[in-house]
Amino acid sequence: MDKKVLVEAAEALANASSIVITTHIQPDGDALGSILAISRHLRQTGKKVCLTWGEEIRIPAHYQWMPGIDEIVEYGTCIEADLLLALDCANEQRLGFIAEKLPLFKTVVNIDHHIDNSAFGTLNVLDFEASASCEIVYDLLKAMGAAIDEVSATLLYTGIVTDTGRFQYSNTTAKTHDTASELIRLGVEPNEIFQYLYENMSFASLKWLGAILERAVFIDESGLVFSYVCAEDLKATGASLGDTESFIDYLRVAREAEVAAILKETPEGKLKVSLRSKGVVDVGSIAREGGGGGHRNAAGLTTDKPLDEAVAWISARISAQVPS
Ligand SMILES: [Mn+2]
Repeated sequence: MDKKVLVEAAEALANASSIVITTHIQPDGDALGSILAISRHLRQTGKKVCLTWGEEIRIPAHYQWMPGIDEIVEYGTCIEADLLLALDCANEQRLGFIAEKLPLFKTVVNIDHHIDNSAFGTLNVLDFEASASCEIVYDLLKAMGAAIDEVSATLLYTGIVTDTGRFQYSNTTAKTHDTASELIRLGVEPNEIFQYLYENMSFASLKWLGAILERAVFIDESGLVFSYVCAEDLKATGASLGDTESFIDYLRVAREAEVAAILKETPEGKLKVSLRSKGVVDVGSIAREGGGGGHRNAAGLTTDKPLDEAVAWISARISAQVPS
């Protein structure tokens, strides 16, 4: 990444007095970690800051422990600001309704690591080598001369851990580990964070995971292992779709799996598809073809197709990529 653009972003933030900070809808650990860490520093330097995103604000249960999470508010309650800072957001669709608000801001700073980022900002800080937006925010905070305390370090570490699948996906680099190592030196307790993130499932959800694994299917031709979550499941367990976020990781442990998929029926009757690849297949390009987005190893899309058609569509696209 061009260091000059990082300095320009630092200057733009330093010159703004009020800032709206946002991220993609249905935020994950990296989205939340990056907005919370940067807002902490901006508040400490006297900026008026509003943290929000472009849909009704709901915080997934396993992220509710994150420091500062209570400061996230509905967009409607935000102050007028001259700068919009978008983090971890690949394009305007992922901004939700905030996409319509872009013309209200003199400056839009777009900080992201998604390879398909549409450069929707007036200033775009894009680092496709970064494993997580939190890795870029770490560089930005240093460029701003910020003192990164234990709390900010914890937030940044959370984003890196979640976006790399605990330092497992192929986006994990030596720099990722260097940054993580620095963050531990700054006071992060990895054991504590891992427990919050990965040993935090309710017993009811654990039983539900059992049911999802029971209905998993392996398609030999493409190496796809998939399962699905129906609307009735949600009613029966009283859980939310967010609880299923980690289920896909249990499907990809199968040795036979090249790609894992979970298809979840949404309240609107669509299918929300999550895809994970072990590396040979680029699921990001499959997701984009289906109107979604993501990375080579982790991507998603939403479709109107019924379950069997959606699975056949995905399976055919995986087969097309796998050399036979
Ligand atoms: Mn990310």
